[in-house]
Amino acid sequence: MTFGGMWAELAPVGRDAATGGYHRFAWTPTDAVLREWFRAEAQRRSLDVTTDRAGNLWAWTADPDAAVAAGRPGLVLGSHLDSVPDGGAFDGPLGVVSAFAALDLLRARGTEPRRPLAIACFADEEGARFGIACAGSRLLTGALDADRARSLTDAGGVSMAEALAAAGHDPRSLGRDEETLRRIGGYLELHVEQGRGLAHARDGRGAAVGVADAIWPHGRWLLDLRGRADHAGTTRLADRDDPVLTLAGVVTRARSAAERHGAVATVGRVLVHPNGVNAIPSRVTAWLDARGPEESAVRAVVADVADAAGTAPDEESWTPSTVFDPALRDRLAALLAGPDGAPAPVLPTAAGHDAGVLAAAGIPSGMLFVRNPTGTSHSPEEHAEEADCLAGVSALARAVEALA
Ligand code: HGY
Ligand code: MN
Ligand code: MN
Repeated sequence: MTFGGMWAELAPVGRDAATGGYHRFAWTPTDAVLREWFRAEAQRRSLDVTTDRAGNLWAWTADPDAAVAAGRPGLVLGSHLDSVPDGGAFDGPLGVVSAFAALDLLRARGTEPRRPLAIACFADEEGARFGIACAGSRLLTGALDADRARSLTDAGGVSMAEALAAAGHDPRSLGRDEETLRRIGGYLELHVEQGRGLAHARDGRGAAVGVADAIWPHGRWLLDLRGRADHAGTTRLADRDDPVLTLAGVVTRARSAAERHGAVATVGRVLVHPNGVNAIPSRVTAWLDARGPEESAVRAVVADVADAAGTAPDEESWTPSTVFDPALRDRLAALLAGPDGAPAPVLPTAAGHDAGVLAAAGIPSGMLFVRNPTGTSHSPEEHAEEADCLAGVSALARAVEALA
């Protein structure tokens, strides 16, 4: 199955016909279709598919444990297939499809890697349903506590444990998976760029492929703002205790603090209770996503938000700054040099990735970015040209030839 063929097969899965965006949430029937697609592609290539304790999928070219015993643990490629609400087509799937296509390229060339390769599909990378990003890789490495994960609930009150069980994955199995971790000698994730760095690279001439340098520290905080329910018409302004008014102050303060500290802050998800047009709300639940080049900048934004809210936000997840292995980074950049011999552009990102979680767990990890002419992500507008996607596939194959 060619890159284009795989892409076409995935395109309709979880797609919103009205917006063109994707709704591919963890442990849902749509997720089950995606996991079935992954297994079929793996079987088409005679790969051996295993599922780890967190529900991440691994498709191996050869016995990974024999390689561990021989002191040459395998090289893993991959990414995720889930999306944010109304997300783009490329964030995640581009990495998984490119991994299969790169393997096909290597096999067509008769290249025999010196160690097993795996293609990984990480579960629940976006955290769109249960609120914790990179849940699959964090559970794998132990960065997310299994009991906490099991008790996370979605908007309908369904726990992750219930969702896992309904999807046929035993929630009691969640936890750090030493056996799987031992098998990973290195991890390389190809991802659509979530910005316009490559579009502007090389003095504006652009580059199809780049290499990741680092991931900004970032986190998610929950704000629980209480007020007093009352009638929208009969309640005097002076008598109101309206949490949406507090929220308005929080959002504008988060923006001004982000500007002041060179960070970014977003309140993208808000629940208003009881959510009636003619009822002053009694409660607002809102989530802050804050990121910055330094942890201190992010913490300063959160402190400002706490001051504006009159209450400390509850930290739901924190991802420290990730610096990818400089030697691997530079080797990839040199390997993927442009026609003029200049190394591939090296870019930081403020987007979190499973590669960052594995790097934080001590696994040699790197990322390749594929040019996104819109620079937009987490939106139906996210895009990558087919020629750049194919350049990404050949770059990934070249990297595997050198690393495996
Ligand atoms: O939120 C992120 O940066 C990633 O897309 N999960
Ligand atoms: Mn994403
Ligand atoms: Mn992603």
